[in-house]
Amino acid sequence: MAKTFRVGMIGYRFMGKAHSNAWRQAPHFFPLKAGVELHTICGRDAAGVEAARASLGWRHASTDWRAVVNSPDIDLVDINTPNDSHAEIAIAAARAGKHVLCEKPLALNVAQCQAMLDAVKKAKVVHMVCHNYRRIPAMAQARKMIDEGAIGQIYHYYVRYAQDWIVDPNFPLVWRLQKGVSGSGSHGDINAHIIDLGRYLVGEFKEVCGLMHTFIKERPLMDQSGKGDGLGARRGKKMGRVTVDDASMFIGRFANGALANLEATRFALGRKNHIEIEINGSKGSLHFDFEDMNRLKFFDNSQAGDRQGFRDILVTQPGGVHPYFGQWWPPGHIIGYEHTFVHTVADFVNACVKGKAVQPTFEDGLRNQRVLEAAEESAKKRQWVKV
Ligand code: SOE
Repeated sequence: MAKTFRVGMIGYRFMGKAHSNAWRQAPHFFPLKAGVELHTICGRDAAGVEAARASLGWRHASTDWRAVVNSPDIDLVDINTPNDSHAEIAIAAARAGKHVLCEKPLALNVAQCQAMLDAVKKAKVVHMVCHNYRRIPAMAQARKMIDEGAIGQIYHYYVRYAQDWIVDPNFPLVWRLQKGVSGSGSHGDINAHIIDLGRYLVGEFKEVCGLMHTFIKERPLMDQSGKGDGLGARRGKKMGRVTVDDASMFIGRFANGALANLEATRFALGRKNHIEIEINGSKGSLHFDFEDMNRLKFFDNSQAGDRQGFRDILVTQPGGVHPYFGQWWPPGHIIGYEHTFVHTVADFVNACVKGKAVQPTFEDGLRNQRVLEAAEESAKKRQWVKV
């Protein structure tokens, strides 16, 4: 009989919800080579984690992550906590022989990422960072087209990841705005995603030149009543210092000679979760907008001059035509944000069955962090930095 992986999930708020949905859906839609059991969900607040257990479909709730990762009843650990606890939990899970899936950014800094990578390698467990946007069918399709040479040699990787959830100066000082907990602001939270896509679609970054800025330097501390959390947090009365960037931009060069232009901001009013990517090559271009995520635009320079223009590839063709889509609906019946996590979890489970690597691994997380740190150092020194 096929094995069943018993999942222990640490953290239960926004990402915990997205991952719970993925663990529930993956076995129903994907040909998994093992079963999945939503065994234990874990968090610090007993009442909160119990409510999450009941609504998200887990068997047990716990407030003790150490007990969860060391439990003989758990095979696989999924980390969705704030960034400052990723390293400690992942290293403990690896030492206990558990496969580890960890939210991005992998950790607070390069040293932590390296220690995590060393631990999972030593334990010979499967490890993956949840850069879910790689598993948008349109992104996997873009990668396939680039590999097949559809746009030729790449000249430009141009990306803007823009949100607006902290434009209000009264939005409270949540953990994502505290360097000690998050590592950085828009930089590690959302630049990390587009760095990952750059590494996936174009190649390794070679050198960068960055600019980081904090528009609102002080914010109200969070209301401690327990009502409202994360992106929907409520303000308290006292003020505190913002210790991370609100916006972070960098230009750079890839090792293959392509040029990079990345912008991450939480100060773009009207932009909720806008990820716009354009890749220009010697034979054509690709364009993607996350808010229209089932579509990939392709400019093919070999077309006759009078027919030229960007055309739309609706990445919803089943039957193995478009990556991942075959497991869902008939053509044109679009999918969304949550599906990217289902795809991630499905690939992770199948890799765990074989004991094989699945990208992005912790090694990818470490390489990503090197780019983040190089851009941060560059912004601080006001000069180019090698990755
Ligand atoms: C907040 O900026 C956030 O939830 C990120 O942390 C996620 O990684 C991204 O997918 C959506 O925005």
